[in-house]
Amino acid sequence: MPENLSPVEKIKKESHALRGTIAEELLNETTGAISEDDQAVIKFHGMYQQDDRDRRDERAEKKLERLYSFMIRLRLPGGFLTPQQWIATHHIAGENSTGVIKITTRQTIQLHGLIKSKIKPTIKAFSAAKLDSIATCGDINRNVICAAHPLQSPIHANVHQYAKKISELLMPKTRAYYEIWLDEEKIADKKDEEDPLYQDRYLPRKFKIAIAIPPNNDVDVFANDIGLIAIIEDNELKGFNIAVGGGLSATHGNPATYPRIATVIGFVAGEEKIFKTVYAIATVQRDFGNRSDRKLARLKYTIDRHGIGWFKEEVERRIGYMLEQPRPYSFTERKDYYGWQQNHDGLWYYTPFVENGRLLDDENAALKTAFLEIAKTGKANFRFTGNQNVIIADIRENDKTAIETILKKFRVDEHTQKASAIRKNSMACVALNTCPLALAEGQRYLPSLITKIEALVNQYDLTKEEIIIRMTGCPNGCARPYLAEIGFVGIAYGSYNLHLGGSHEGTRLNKIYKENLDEGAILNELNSLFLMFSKEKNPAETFGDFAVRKGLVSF
Ligand code: SRM
Ligand code: SF4
Repeated sequence: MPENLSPVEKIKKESHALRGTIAEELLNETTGAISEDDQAVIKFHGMYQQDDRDRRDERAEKKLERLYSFMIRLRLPGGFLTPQQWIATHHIAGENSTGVIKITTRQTIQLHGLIKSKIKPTIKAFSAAKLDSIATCGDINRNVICAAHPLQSPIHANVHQYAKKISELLMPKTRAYYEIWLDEEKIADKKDEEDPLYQDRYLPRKFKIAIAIPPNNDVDVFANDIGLIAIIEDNELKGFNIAVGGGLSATHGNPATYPRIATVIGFVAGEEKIFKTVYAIATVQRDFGNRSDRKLARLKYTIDRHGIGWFKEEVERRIGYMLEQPRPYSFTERKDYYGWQQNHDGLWYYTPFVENGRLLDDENAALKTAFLEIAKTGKANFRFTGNQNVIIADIRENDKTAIETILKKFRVDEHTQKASAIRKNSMACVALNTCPLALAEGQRYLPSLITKIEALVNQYDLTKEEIIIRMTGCPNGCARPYLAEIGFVGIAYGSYNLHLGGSHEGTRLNKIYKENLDEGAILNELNSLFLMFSKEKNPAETFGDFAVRKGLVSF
């Protein structure tokens, strides 16, 4: 192995098809942690080792090791749970984790705070509910996300199938997950788990795929390594435009890193060709991605290093045909449809507001209890969105009143109606206290900042404006702040860079407007900006477009 490969490359290669020494580490009761190498391997099984950062000092003073626990992330292509799976998840969360069900920005859920001895029971319980966490983290294809709302098209279900099938196409072949967590017998013939796609080195870095159905870009399709844009003509799915090389992370002080939106390289029709193209793109990244510097390993850098023309040709060479010219499409929105909606089949959908995806019972509403009660009726499915929400879905006309009664009883309806437009369009990443990379607060802080921003919005009569605000506790971009109209990116505790100028539809990245702002400075800036916006905006002009027209940030 060449010397300059990153240490993670060696760990993957020597992991015995992602087994590492996890099984042995689980038995080690002297520590709540696992070895460093296994921390890299366990990611491929959908888990991260974390510790409670709020308690680091207190533990250090007492000379105790950090308070270690694990976060687990489910694989839910297209973000779908049956009522039975919801009930199971509710109980697993309560028994094994902090109890909070966290809906992520990629249409799935995470549970935090699992102590080492609880991991196996958790995975077994999920497995009994036909759920798993395989490949939701690590250098591999992650949860494939898909436009959430069945209202978007009468052929939504058809498009959704692609998310499921692509997820299966790009699954690793190793049986390690089943052996370690589900006590499957050790595989005798290594040939059975030969993996032509991932081999023994997997991808150089994480790999993400999203499917959008225009005109709604609710999945932020351009933030993905592969973005598939459904082309629907005459009520028929004709195929997909293929966009490549999206990715949002940047590292403070490292100019070689940058957010990039995906480039549309062509159109593909027909299931077989679509899968072949997606697979080939993953193999080009496998073979040409940077395996020395993980900061420069995502597909966006591979493409920019070699050129988009080269990349397209290399993909075409591998698939054996030319991609067609991209077909016309138009994104006009990027949102969840809150409240009740009915689809073309007469089925009903209710989207409650779940602030930053944190599902729990609090003084505003008993969301978690309400959803359990709804699941117990067996009359609704659960569909997650890429905006950290869940849709209570597929409800028949006759069952609507029963669901409505539960939503009212637990104040979910009131909570959703009361939330302002600006709050409903806001999103923050997890950040503290679990994320080891957080430099500043995310989901624990944004709600209170939004309350202060609401006061400004009211003052300038902008309450109907659906300005997209997003915050992250570091520049990795987990709540996609670089695609927000107002983005806050944490740089130190209590301090954020303010980004402006992202388009409302998620087709244009924003730029840094001011750096290193504390809360007072943020509110001062927004006060001036909202005053200007209220006086000088054109009719129907969005805040992001206004910021660009006024030259607040330059491109
Ligand atoms: Fe993320 C790492 C949380 C979506 C870019 N992300 C992390 C970790 C696992 C921290 C770590 O490596 O130890 C965070 C765990 C926090 C915690 O305690 O739960 C974390 N990311 C999240 C979630 C839960 C944010 C949320 O509040 O919803 C999202 C889970 C999505 C999922 O279900 O799979 C999440 N992360 C994203 C997105 C948005 C997206 O994919 O649409 C991005 C930006 C898009 C992209 O990938 O370019 C994103 N996360 C990152 C990065 C930077 C990757 C890079 O290219 O450098 C890291 C750090 C890393 O990988 O080294 C990261
Ligand atoms: Fe953690 Fe940074 Fe991602 Fe927020 S953006 S969850 S702080 S890695």
